[in-house]
Amino acid sequence: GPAYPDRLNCAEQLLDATIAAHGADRACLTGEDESWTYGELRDRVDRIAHVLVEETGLVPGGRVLLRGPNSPWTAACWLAVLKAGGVVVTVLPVLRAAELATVLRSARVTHALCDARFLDDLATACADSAADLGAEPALLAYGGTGADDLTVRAQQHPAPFTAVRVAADDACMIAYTSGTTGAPKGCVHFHRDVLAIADTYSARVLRPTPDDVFTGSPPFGFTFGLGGLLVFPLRAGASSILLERPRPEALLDAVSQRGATIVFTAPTAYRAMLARLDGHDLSGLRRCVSAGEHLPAATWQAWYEATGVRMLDGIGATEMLHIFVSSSDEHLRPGSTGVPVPGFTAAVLDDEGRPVPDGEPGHLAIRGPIGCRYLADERQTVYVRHGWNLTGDTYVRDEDGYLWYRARSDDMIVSAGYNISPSEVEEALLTAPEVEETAVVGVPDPERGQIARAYVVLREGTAPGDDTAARLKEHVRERISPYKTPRSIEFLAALPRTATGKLQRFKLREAP
Ligand code: 3SK
Repeated sequence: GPAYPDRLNCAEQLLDATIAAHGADRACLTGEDESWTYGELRDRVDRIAHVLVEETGLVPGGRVLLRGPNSPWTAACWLAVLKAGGVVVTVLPVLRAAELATVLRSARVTHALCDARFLDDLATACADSAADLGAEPALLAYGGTGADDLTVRAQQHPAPFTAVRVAADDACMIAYTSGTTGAPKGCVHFHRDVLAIADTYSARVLRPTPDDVFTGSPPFGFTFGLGGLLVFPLRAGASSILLERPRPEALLDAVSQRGATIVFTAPTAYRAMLARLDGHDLSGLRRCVSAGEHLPAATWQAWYEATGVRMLDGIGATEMLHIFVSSSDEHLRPGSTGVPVPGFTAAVLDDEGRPVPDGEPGHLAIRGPIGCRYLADERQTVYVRHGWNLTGDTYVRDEDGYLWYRARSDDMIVSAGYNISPSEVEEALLTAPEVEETAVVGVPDPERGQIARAYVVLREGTAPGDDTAARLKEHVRERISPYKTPRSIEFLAALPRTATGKLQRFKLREAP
């Protein structure tokens, strides 16, 4: 992995070092109604850092919750906290008061910065957690019209602000997992970790140039978005279009009307864009990154045929900050997640931690410059074992070293002693023209232990019913071993997902 000096502030590296290399006048962040150069961003960051330190008493190591949509001001707050030596606790804007209070307590938050439009729930959460925290967190609103709005207060302070010289392995952020399997866990990351994701995945796989324009859907509160829409563009001297409502049409417009060249989003959004491509000129599009969920070969192929872009699939985790296995220009096989990102090592292990032979399924294990550090959570020893980070995914490595996703380890279906990989059945279903989305889960069965049940979202124009179900079963049976054919098929209008877009299989498993 990359080497860094002992003392370093990653916000200073992302801003001041980039400005030293590329100049202050280049385009940096574009929001809904404003566009800032690098110099303008630094100016705002430095003034906000002055407010935090001089007016509200933020000290190095102090935890600052940040709540807002992807916008230039939210980005400025994120950088200001880090530049002042604080630890930024990012959350998804959709969290409600009770969820926010849990985060405030677990991260021992002293300050909270919030887009003025999202204040209500956070004000309630701050008041509710005051007793446990010993004091109510200082709550500052930004982007509103109040006289004490952070943006107004910032104007009363001079730039520059000298970055607090923290250690490279001082914490700079706590990111929360989306909780697809249990209570969300706080993941602590260091200043050097933030640079390491840019200097491994971005520099070695994505390879952006200063002329690239990033865009995408994941919020900064999900590290997929923080890396792809803020850290990677800044480290490269490139620019980023930040979308507050990143619907498929907005992503397509960002490319066809606003010059975006790199898109970060999840497979579901690529499929939704495919259905709406008409009238959009995507010839400026250079790179498409898919993560957050497995990318089926059928989606990769359809996107390639429609746009000519060879999508890069990757798997990342909040625990590991960003993507650690990915396809690249040199290592791309549709349907495979690819190979370890340079700087990372991967293994496929059995339950006892021994490597399984190539071609057999096992637990994906990762080592590299970044690792999991839960904030006071006993699940640390489940994630990190024998020096490996165990991501909870079942993979097969082929003889050429490519990694093929099978399932979240908890989601593998065992039916009458046979292993059925949900993703393999989903891939087969997705090749049927009438299928828009699908999820296959194991449901209890008295005879077989479990049987595979498919939930299917149909494209417009196909009616649900027994005939369609029978046709889809036949479609699967013709493509993969018959024992993998789902025993039952249910139709839904949409699949249940978390706020970060991850499928909630447990909800489907628990459905009657
Ligand atoms: O959780 C994920 O799937 C993910 C993917 C890419 C980068 C970061 C994350 C957290």
